[in-house]
Amino acid sequence: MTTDVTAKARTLRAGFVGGGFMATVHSRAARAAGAHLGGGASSSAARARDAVERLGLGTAYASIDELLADPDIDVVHVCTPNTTHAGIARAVLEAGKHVICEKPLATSVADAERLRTLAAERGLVTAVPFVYRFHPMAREARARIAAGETGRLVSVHGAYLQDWLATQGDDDWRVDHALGGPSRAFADIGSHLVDLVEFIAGDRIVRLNAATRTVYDRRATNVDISTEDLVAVVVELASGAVGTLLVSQVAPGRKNALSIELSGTDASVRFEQERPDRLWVGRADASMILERDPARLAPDAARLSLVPAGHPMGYQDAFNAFIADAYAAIAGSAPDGLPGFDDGARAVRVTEAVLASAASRTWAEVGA
Ligand code: SOE
Repeated sequence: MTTDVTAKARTLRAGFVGGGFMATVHSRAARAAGAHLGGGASSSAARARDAVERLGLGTAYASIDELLADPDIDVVHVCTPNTTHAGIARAVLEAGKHVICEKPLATSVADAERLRTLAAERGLVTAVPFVYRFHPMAREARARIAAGETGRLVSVHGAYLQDWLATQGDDDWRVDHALGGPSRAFADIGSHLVDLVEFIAGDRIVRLNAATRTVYDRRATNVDISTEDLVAVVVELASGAVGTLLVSQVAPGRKNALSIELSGTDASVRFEQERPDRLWVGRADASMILERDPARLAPDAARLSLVPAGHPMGYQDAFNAFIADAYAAIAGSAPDGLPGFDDGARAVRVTEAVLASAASRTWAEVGA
Protein backbone atom coordinates (compact mmCIF):
# COMPACT_ATOMS: atom_id res chain seq x y z
CA MET A 1 0.00 0.00 0.00
CA THR A 2 1.49 3.35 -1.00
CA THR A 3 0.77 6.53 0.92
CA ASP A 4 0.30 9.80 -0.96
CA VAL A 5 3.70 11.44 -0.49
CA THR A 6 2.81 14.93 -1.65
CA ALA A 7 2.56 17.76 0.87
CA LYS A 8 -0.56 17.23 2.94
CA ALA A 9 -3.02 19.70 4.28
CA ARG A 10 -4.05 17.25 6.99
CA THR A 11 -2.08 16.57 10.13
CA LEU A 12 0.95 14.35 9.57
CA ARG A 13 0.50 10.84 10.96
CA ALA A 14 3.56 9.27 12.51
CA GLY A 15 4.30 5.62 13.24
CA PHE A 16 7.08 4.33 15.48
CA VAL A 17 9.13 1.16 15.45
CA GLY A 18 10.81 0.38 18.78
CA GLY A 19 10.02 1.41 22.33
CA GLY A 20 13.26 2.34 24.11
CA PHE A 21 14.88 5.65 25.09
CA MET A 22 15.13 6.92 21.52
CA ALA A 23 11.48 6.08 20.72
CA THR A 24 10.53 8.09 23.81
CA VAL A 25 12.55 11.09 22.62
CA HIS A 26 11.21 10.79 19.04
CA SER A 27 7.60 10.52 20.15
CA ARG A 28 7.88 13.57 22.44
CA ALA A 29 9.31 15.54 19.53
CA ALA A 30 6.63 14.30 17.13
CA ARG A 31 3.94 15.38 19.59
CA ALA A 32 5.59 18.78 20.02
CA ALA A 33 5.63 19.19 16.23
CA GLY A 34 1.88 18.64 16.08
CA ALA A 35 1.85 15.20 14.44
CA HIS A 36 -0.86 12.66 15.11
CA LEU A 37 0.85 9.72 16.84
CA GLY A 38 -0.78 6.94 14.84
CA GLY A 39 0.75 3.85 16.38
CA GLY A 40 3.72 1.68 17.09
CA ALA A 41 5.25 -1.67 16.21
CA SER A 42 8.06 -3.60 17.79
CA SER A 43 9.81 -6.96 17.67
CA SER A 44 6.61 -8.60 19.02
CA ALA A 45 2.95 -7.69 19.44
CA ALA A 46 3.39 -7.70 23.24
CA ARG A 47 6.32 -5.29 23.08
CA ALA A 48 4.34 -3.05 20.73
CA ARG A 49 1.44 -2.95 23.19
CA ASP A 50 3.82 -2.03 25.99
CA ALA A 51 5.49 0.76 23.96
CA VAL A 52 2.17 2.15 22.72
CA GLU A 53 0.82 2.30 26.25
CA ARG A 54 3.94 3.89 27.77
CA LEU A 55 4.43 6.43 24.99
CA GLY A 56 0.80 7.13 24.13
CA LEU A 57 1.16 6.12 20.48
CA GLY A 58 -2.33 5.07 19.36
CA THR A 59 -2.64 1.71 17.59
CA ALA A 60 -0.46 -1.21 18.69
CA TYR A 61 0.37 -3.03 15.45
CA ALA A 62 0.98 -6.77 15.59
CA SER A 63 4.01 -6.41 13.29
CA ILE A 64 6.09 -3.88 11.38
CA ASP A 65 4.45 -5.09 8.16
CA GLU A 66 1.05 -4.24 9.60
CA LEU A 67 2.22 -0.73 10.46
CA LEU A 68 3.67 -0.27 6.97
CA ALA A 69 0.43 -1.45 5.36
CA ASP A 70 -1.59 1.24 7.15
CA PRO A 71 -2.35 3.95 4.56
CA ASP A 72 -2.96 6.43 7.38
CA ILE A 73 0.71 6.45 8.39
CA ASP A 74 2.76 9.05 6.46
CA VAL A 75 6.13 8.88 8.23
CA VAL A 76 7.84 6.13 10.18
CA HIS A 77 10.39 6.66 12.95
CA VAL A 78 12.85 3.75 13.16
CA CYS A 79 14.17 3.46 16.74
CA THR A 80 15.33 -0.17 16.87
CA PRO A 81 18.72 -1.86 17.44
CA ASN A 82 21.41 -0.85 14.92
CA THR A 83 21.61 -3.98 12.78
CA THR A 84 17.88 -3.75 11.99
CA HIS A 85 17.93 -0.11 10.78
CA ALA A 86 18.77 -0.69 7.11
CA GLY A 87 16.22 -3.46 6.58
CA ILE A 88 13.39 -1.56 8.25
CA ALA A 89 14.27 1.73 6.53
CA ARG A 90 14.21 -0.07 3.17
CA ALA A 91 10.79 -1.56 3.92
CA VAL A 92 9.46 1.87 4.93
CA LEU A 93 10.64 3.43 1.67
CA GLU A 94 9.25 0.53 -0.33
CA ALA A 95 5.91 1.12 1.40
CA GLY A 96 6.04 4.67 0.04
CA LYS A 97 6.42 6.38 3.41
CA HIS A 98 8.84 9.02 4.62
CA VAL A 99 11.40 7.75 7.11
CA ILE A 100 13.29 9.09 10.09
CA CYS A 101 15.88 6.44 10.93
CA GLU A 102 18.16 6.33 13.96
CA LYS A 103 21.91 6.23 13.44
CA PRO A 104 23.84 4.28 12.37
CA LEU A 105 21.74 4.25 9.20
CA ALA A 106 23.34 0.92 8.29
CA THR A 107 26.22 -1.23 9.41
CA SER A 108 27.93 -1.28 6.00
CA VAL A 109 28.61 1.38 3.38
CA ALA A 110 27.04 -0.84 0.70
CA ASP A 111 23.71 -0.98 2.59
CA ALA A 112 23.78 2.74 3.36
CA GLU A 113 24.41 3.62 -0.29
CA ARG A 114 21.57 1.37 -1.45
CA LEU A 115 19.21 3.17 0.93
CA ARG A 116 20.38 6.55 -0.29
CA THR A 117 19.69 5.54 -3.89
CA LEU A 118 16.28 4.07 -3.08
CA ALA A 119 15.20 7.20 -1.18
CA ALA A 120 16.26 9.42 -4.09
CA GLU A 121 14.39 7.21 -6.61
CA ARG A 122 11.22 7.30 -4.52
CA GLY A 123 11.39 11.04 -3.84
CA LEU A 124 10.67 10.49 -0.15
CA VAL A 125 11.98 12.58 2.71
CA THR A 126 14.64 10.88 4.83
CA ALA A 127 16.20 12.08 8.06
CA VAL A 128 18.83 10.77 10.49
CA PRO A 129 18.90 12.34 13.97
CA PHE A 130 22.25 14.08 14.04
CA VAL A 131 20.47 16.33 16.48
CA TYR A 132 23.42 18.24 17.89
CA ARG A 133 23.26 20.28 14.67
CA PHE A 134 20.05 21.72 16.08
CA HIS A 135 21.56 23.49 19.04
CA PRO A 136 21.46 27.19 18.18
CA MET A 137 25.05 27.75 19.33
CA ALA A 138 26.31 24.95 17.07
CA ARG A 139 24.64 26.81 14.19
CA GLU A 140 26.21 30.04 15.42
CA ALA A 141 29.66 28.41 15.26
CA ARG A 142 28.91 27.22 11.73
CA ALA A 143 27.71 30.67 10.64
CA ARG A 144 30.81 32.37 12.04
CA ILE A 145 33.15 29.94 10.28
CA ALA A 146 31.21 30.29 6.99
CA ALA A 147 31.41 34.10 7.28
CA GLY A 148 35.21 33.87 7.50
CA GLU A 149 35.44 35.12 11.09
CA THR A 150 37.83 32.35 12.16
CA GLY A 151 40.10 32.62 9.10
CA ARG A 152 41.58 29.58 7.36
CA LEU A 153 40.73 26.39 9.31
CA VAL A 154 43.90 24.79 10.67
CA SER A 155 42.83 22.32 13.37
CA VAL A 156 39.93 20.41 14.82
CA HIS A 157 39.84 18.93 18.31
CA GLY A 158 36.81 16.85 19.24
CA ALA A 159 35.72 14.40 21.92
CA TYR A 160 32.60 12.47 22.73
CA LEU A 161 32.86 10.81 26.14
CA GLN A 162 30.29 8.79 28.09
CA ASP A 163 30.46 6.49 31.13
CA TRP A 164 27.33 4.38 30.95
CA LEU A 165 29.50 1.39 29.92
CA ALA A 166 32.46 2.33 32.14
CA THR A 167 32.39 -0.71 34.43
CA GLN A 168 32.42 -4.38 33.54
CA GLY A 169 28.96 -4.74 35.10
CA ASP A 170 27.45 -2.27 32.62
CA ASP A 171 25.76 -3.92 29.67
CA ASP A 172 23.39 -3.15 26.81
CA TRP A 173 22.22 -4.57 23.48
CA ARG A 174 24.69 -2.24 21.74
CA VAL A 175 27.53 -4.37 23.12
CA ASP A 176 26.20 -7.42 21.29
CA HIS A 177 27.73 -7.44 17.82
CA ALA A 178 24.63 -9.14 16.40
CA LEU A 179 22.42 -6.20 17.43
CA GLY A 180 24.88 -3.34 17.68
CA GLY A 181 26.91 -4.04 14.55
CA PRO A 182 30.67 -4.20 13.93
CA SER A 183 31.39 -0.80 15.50
CA ARG A 184 29.95 0.26 18.85
CA ALA A 185 31.36 3.46 20.38
CA PHE A 186 32.16 5.01 17.02
CA ALA A 187 28.89 4.04 15.31
CA ASP A 188 26.85 5.10 18.33
CA ILE A 189 28.46 8.41 19.28
CA GLY A 190 31.54 8.92 17.07
CA SER A 191 29.06 9.29 14.21
CA HIS A 192 27.54 12.34 15.97
CA LEU A 193 31.00 13.81 16.47
CA VAL A 194 32.04 13.39 12.83
CA ASP A 195 28.74 14.78 11.62
CA LEU A 196 29.04 17.84 13.84
CA VAL A 197 32.67 18.51 12.95
CA GLU A 198 31.95 18.32 9.21
CA PHE A 199 28.72 20.31 9.52
CA ILE A 200 30.23 23.14 11.54
CA ALA A 201 33.51 23.23 9.64
CA GLY A 202 31.88 22.99 6.19
CA ASP A 203 34.76 20.62 5.46
CA ARG A 204 35.23 16.86 5.14
CA ILE A 205 37.48 14.27 6.69
CA VAL A 206 39.43 12.76 3.79
CA ARG A 207 41.76 10.36 5.61
CA LEU A 208 42.24 9.09 9.10
CA ASN A 209 44.32 6.87 11.35
CA ALA A 210 42.49 5.17 14.21
CA ALA A 211 43.30 3.02 17.24
CA THR A 212 40.47 1.18 18.99
CA ARG A 213 40.38 -0.53 22.37
CA THR A 214 37.97 -3.04 23.87
CA VAL A 215 38.53 -2.54 27.59
CA TYR A 216 36.14 -5.31 28.60
CA ASP A 217 35.79 -8.37 26.40
CA ARG A 218 33.16 -9.79 28.81
CA ARG A 219 30.31 -7.96 30.49
CA ALA A 220 27.34 -9.01 32.63
CA THR A 221 25.52 -10.91 29.89
CA ASN A 222 27.72 -10.46 26.82
CA VAL A 223 30.90 -12.49 26.34
CA ASP A 224 33.53 -12.52 23.57
CA ILE A 225 32.90 -8.82 22.95
CA SER A 226 34.62 -7.64 19.78
CA THR A 227 33.28 -4.09 19.48
CA GLU A 228 35.26 -1.10 20.68
CA ASP A 229 34.78 0.74 23.98
CA LEU A 230 36.94 3.63 22.82
CA VAL A 231 38.62 5.05 19.73
CA ALA A 232 41.34 7.65 19.16
CA VAL A 233 41.51 9.07 15.63
CA VAL A 234 43.85 11.44 13.81
CA VAL A 235 42.08 13.12 10.90
CA GLU A 236 43.00 15.16 7.83
CA LEU A 237 40.35 17.36 6.25
CA ALA A 238 39.92 18.34 2.60
CA SER A 239 41.02 21.92 3.40
CA GLY A 240 44.34 20.64 4.77
CA ALA A 241 43.32 21.14 8.42
CA VAL A 242 44.25 18.32 10.80
CA GLY A 243 42.65 17.13 13.98
CA THR A 244 42.13 14.56 16.70
CA LEU A 245 38.92 12.87 17.85
CA LEU A 246 38.52 10.83 21.05
CA VAL A 247 35.39 8.72 21.42
CA SER A 248 34.82 6.69 24.57
CA GLN A 249 31.99 5.00 26.41
CA VAL A 250 34.29 4.11 29.30
CA ALA A 251 35.24 7.59 30.57
CA PRO A 252 34.20 7.69 34.27
CA GLY A 253 32.32 10.84 35.15
CA ARG A 254 31.50 11.83 31.58
CA LYS A 255 27.78 11.45 30.82
CA ASN A 256 27.30 12.83 27.33
CA ALA A 257 30.33 15.08 26.91
CA LEU A 258 30.52 15.97 23.25
CA SER A 259 32.86 18.90 22.65
CA ILE A 260 34.38 20.31 19.52
CA GLU A 261 36.94 23.04 19.07
CA LEU A 262 37.84 24.36 15.65
CA SER A 263 40.74 26.75 15.20
CA GLY A 264 41.35 29.01 12.25
CA THR A 265 44.18 31.43 11.60
CA ASP A 266 42.19 34.27 13.25
CA ALA A 267 39.93 32.71 15.88
CA SER A 268 38.72 29.48 17.46
CA VAL A 269 35.22 28.32 18.35
CA ARG A 270 34.35 25.71 20.96
CA PHE A 271 30.94 24.09 21.52
CA GLU A 272 30.08 21.72 24.37
CA GLN A 273 26.89 19.68 24.16
CA GLU A 274 26.43 19.61 27.94
CA ARG A 275 26.47 23.44 27.99
CA PRO A 276 24.66 23.98 24.72
CA ASP A 277 23.58 27.58 25.26
CA ARG A 278 27.19 28.79 25.15
CA LEU A 279 29.86 29.22 22.52
CA TRP A 280 33.47 30.02 23.31
CA VAL A 281 35.10 32.30 20.75
CA GLY A 282 38.85 32.29 21.26
CA ARG A 283 41.19 35.02 20.04
CA ALA A 284 44.84 35.64 20.88
CA ASP A 285 44.00 39.05 22.37
CA ALA A 286 40.47 38.70 23.79
CA SER A 287 38.43 35.51 24.09
CA MET A 288 34.78 35.50 25.09
CA ILE A 289 31.90 33.23 25.94
CA LEU A 290 28.74 34.02 24.00
CA GLU A 291 25.53 33.18 25.83
CA ARG A 292 22.61 32.32 23.56
CA ASP A 293 20.60 35.45 22.82
CA PRO A 294 18.43 35.17 19.72
CA ALA A 295 18.64 38.91 19.13
CA ARG A 296 22.42 38.63 18.60
CA LEU A 297 22.67 35.35 16.71
CA ALA A 298 23.05 34.49 13.03
CA PRO A 299 19.61 33.97 11.37
CA ASP A 300 19.85 30.17 11.30
CA ALA A 301 20.82 30.06 14.99
CA ALA A 302 18.09 32.54 15.91
CA ARG A 303 15.52 30.44 14.00
CA LEU A 304 16.28 27.42 16.20
CA SER A 305 16.32 29.48 19.35
CA LEU A 306 12.88 28.61 20.70
CA VAL A 307 12.95 30.70 23.85
CA PRO A 308 14.48 34.08 24.77
CA ALA A 309 17.91 34.65 26.32
CA GLY A 310 18.22 33.38 29.88
CA HIS A 311 15.77 30.51 29.29
CA PRO A 312 17.99 27.42 28.88
CA MET A 313 17.51 25.03 25.98
CA GLY A 314 18.69 21.42 25.88
CA TYR A 315 18.77 17.97 24.28
CA GLN A 316 15.02 17.48 23.83
CA ASP A 317 14.72 20.98 22.36
CA ALA A 318 17.35 20.12 19.75
CA PHE A 319 15.52 16.89 19.01
CA ASN A 320 12.21 18.73 18.71
CA ALA A 321 13.76 21.20 16.27
CA PHE A 322 15.15 18.32 14.20
CA ILE A 323 11.76 16.61 13.99
CA ALA A 324 10.00 19.90 13.24
CA ASP A 325 12.38 20.45 10.30
CA ALA A 326 11.95 16.86 9.07
CA TYR A 327 8.18 17.32 9.11
CA ALA A 328 8.52 20.70 7.38
CA ALA A 329 10.50 18.94 4.64
CA ILE A 330 7.67 16.39 4.30
CA ALA A 331 5.26 19.30 3.95
CA GLY A 332 7.36 20.59 1.06
CA SER A 333 9.86 23.10 2.46
CA ALA A 334 13.65 22.72 2.42
CA PRO A 335 15.02 23.59 5.86
CA ASP A 336 18.75 24.27 5.92
CA GLY A 337 20.88 21.64 7.64
CA LEU A 338 18.37 18.78 7.86
CA PRO A 339 20.51 15.59 8.05
CA GLY A 340 19.19 13.02 5.58
CA PHE A 341 20.29 9.62 4.33
CA ASP A 342 23.24 11.28 2.53
CA ASP A 343 24.56 12.33 5.92
CA GLY A 344 23.66 8.98 7.49
CA ALA A 345 25.62 7.20 4.75
CA ARG A 346 28.53 9.59 5.20
CA ALA A 347 28.82 8.67 8.90
CA VAL A 348 28.73 4.97 8.01
CA ARG A 349 31.57 5.56 5.52
CA VAL A 350 33.72 7.26 8.16
CA THR A 351 32.92 4.49 10.67
CA GLU A 352 33.99 1.83 8.18
CA ALA A 353 37.26 3.73 7.55
CA VAL A 354 37.87 3.89 11.33
CA LEU A 355 37.49 0.11 11.65
CA ALA A 356 39.66 -0.53 8.57
CA SER A 357 42.41 1.76 9.82
CA ALA A 358 42.38 0.26 13.31
CA ALA A 359 42.51 -3.29 11.92
CA SER A 360 45.37 -2.58 9.51
CA ARG A 361 47.21 -0.06 11.72
CA THR A 362 47.53 2.21 8.71
CA TRP A 363 45.92 5.38 7.35
CA ALA A 364 42.56 4.88 5.64
CA GLU A 365 41.12 7.04 2.86
CA VAL A 366 37.53 7.98 3.64
CA GLY A 367 36.30 8.56 0.10
CA ALA A 368 33.69 11.01 -1.17
C1 SOE B 1 23.74 6.26 23.95
O1 SOE B 1 25.10 6.22 23.72
C2 SOE B 1 23.11 7.50 23.35
O2 SOE B 1 21.74 7.45 23.68
C3 SOE B 1 23.25 7.58 21.84
O3 SOE B 1 22.72 6.44 21.20
C4 SOE B 1 22.60 8.85 21.34
O4 SOE B 1 22.76 8.99 19.95
C5 SOE B 1 23.23 10.03 22.04
O5 SOE B 1 22.60 11.19 21.59
C6 SOE B 1 23.14 9.89 23.52
O6 SOE B 1 23.69 8.65 23.92
